[in-house]
Amino acid sequence: MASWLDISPSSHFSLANIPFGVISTAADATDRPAIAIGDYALDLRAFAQGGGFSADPSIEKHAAVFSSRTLNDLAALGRPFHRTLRQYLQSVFAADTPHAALLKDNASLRSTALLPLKDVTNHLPLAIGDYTDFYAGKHHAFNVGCLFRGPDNALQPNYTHLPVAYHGRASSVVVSGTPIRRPWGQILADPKAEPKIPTFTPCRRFDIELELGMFVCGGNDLGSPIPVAKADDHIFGYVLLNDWSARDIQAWEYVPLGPFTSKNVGTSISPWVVLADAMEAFKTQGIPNDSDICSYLKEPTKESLLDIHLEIDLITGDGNRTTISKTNSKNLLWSWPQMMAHHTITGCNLRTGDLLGSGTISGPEPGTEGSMLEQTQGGKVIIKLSNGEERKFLQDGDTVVIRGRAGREGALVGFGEVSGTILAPLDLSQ
Ligand SMILES: *[C@@H]1O[C@H](CO)[C@@H](O)[C@H](O)[C@H]1NC(C)=O
Ligand SMILES: *[C@@H]1O[C@H](CO)[C@@H](O)[C@H](O)[C@H]1NC(C)=O
Ligand SMILES: *[C@@H]1O[C@H](CO)[C@@H](O)[C@H](O)[C@H]1NC(C)=O
Ligand SMILES: CC(=O)N[C@H]1CO[C@H](CO)[C@@H](O)[C@@H]1O
Repeated sequence: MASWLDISPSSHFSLANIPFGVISTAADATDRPAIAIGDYALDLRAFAQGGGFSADPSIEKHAAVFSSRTLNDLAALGRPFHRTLRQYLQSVFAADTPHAALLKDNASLRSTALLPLKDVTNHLPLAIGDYTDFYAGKHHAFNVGCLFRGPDNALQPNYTHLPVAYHGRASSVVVSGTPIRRPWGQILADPKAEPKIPTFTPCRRFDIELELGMFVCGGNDLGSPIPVAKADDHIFGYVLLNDWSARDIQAWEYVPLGPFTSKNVGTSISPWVVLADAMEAFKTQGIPNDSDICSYLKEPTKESLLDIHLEIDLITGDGNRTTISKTNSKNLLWSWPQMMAHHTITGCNLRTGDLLGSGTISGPEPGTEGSMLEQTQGGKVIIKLSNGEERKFLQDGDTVVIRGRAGREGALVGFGEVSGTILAPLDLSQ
């Protein structure tokens, strides 16, 4: 697909993508929807007000959603609408566009609606009502299980029968670029010492979790589960997600009710939501599941995972960058439809704007881990950085950047990146 707009072949935001986000600018501080295309954002409010959707009445009649502060209203219109909208915007930017008068040949609208990405500020794309974090990365679950229980008992008997998850915290989900402050908490300085008395201290094992996030569109009524075969209709799109984790705090607090303050410190997501439709071409098989799973989790297709190349960079305070991991989002045992079918099997209602996390994505080989806990084998092995520094866990001033892309040069369906810099802890010692 060629465009009249100059789009670099290495751009994550090719014509094959058309991801949606929320922006503001120095000239106009009001949050508003946009798409990313090449090195530009198309301000959808300005585009709609300039008559950009006049060639399709089925979109034009919903133009009010392009003046919302979030993408929730747009997401709530459902997947058939998202499909029409994406195809329309692709046709507006196509080299042989039938709508040249709308944007390509309208210098005045181009100057107000087509904004260099470097000049826009991104915001959280949706207002997030609820956030649920799954644990579908089988290699991650196995690696972490080995550290705590040894390889023979690494996976719990329930692991291959249900997508394990906990209800997370929506209020501390932040957009890429937001700094993350090292938390304080209770830790057992020496886990082997008796009696077990915790110390109150800044986290010493602050870590990342490379995940994919999924935004729900069009929820279900309380009491009406979403069938696994219909769950795809409830996927608005995907983002990269870094679920920051305080490992030492988690170890002391998480039995029996699961992680709490070790995880509520913050969750970072990439700003551009890649629509479910843009990912249709990249569906593939995940990790085979040898267990005979319950009928409500059985899918009509095995090609239900996503083939997205993922990378983690660690940038030290002096600006030196090291890629510490490369993996792929097909390293999951459970698909999004299975996660949604399980989440709602009790009748629990998902709502437009809810965020689901996949769980940490790790491959089976060294160098494909989605967390430092795994890569350092619980802090025993050192990660060497390209400037000679060493890490077991994150230091203050470190920046973590996660990138993700599907497809090939010239037609990349990319996620851009999610980044966050670790700030020194507050002084809570008094
Ligand atoms: C060009 O865009 C402006 C808004 O910037 C709009 O008022 C005008 O009608 C457009 N021209 C055409 C030919 O569509
Ligand atoms: C999974 O099974 C293990 C062992 O039987 C049990 O300890 C654990 O609580 C179960 N976990 C969940 C999430 O049900
Ligand atoms: C990192 O530091 C090393 C050693 O000083 C240098 O060779 C390398 O080019 C640096 N890389 C980056 C990306 O800054
Ligand atoms: C035997 C069996 O039911 N295996 C299932 C395991 O889970 C995958 C999806 O993750 C299903 O496709 C298999 O049918």
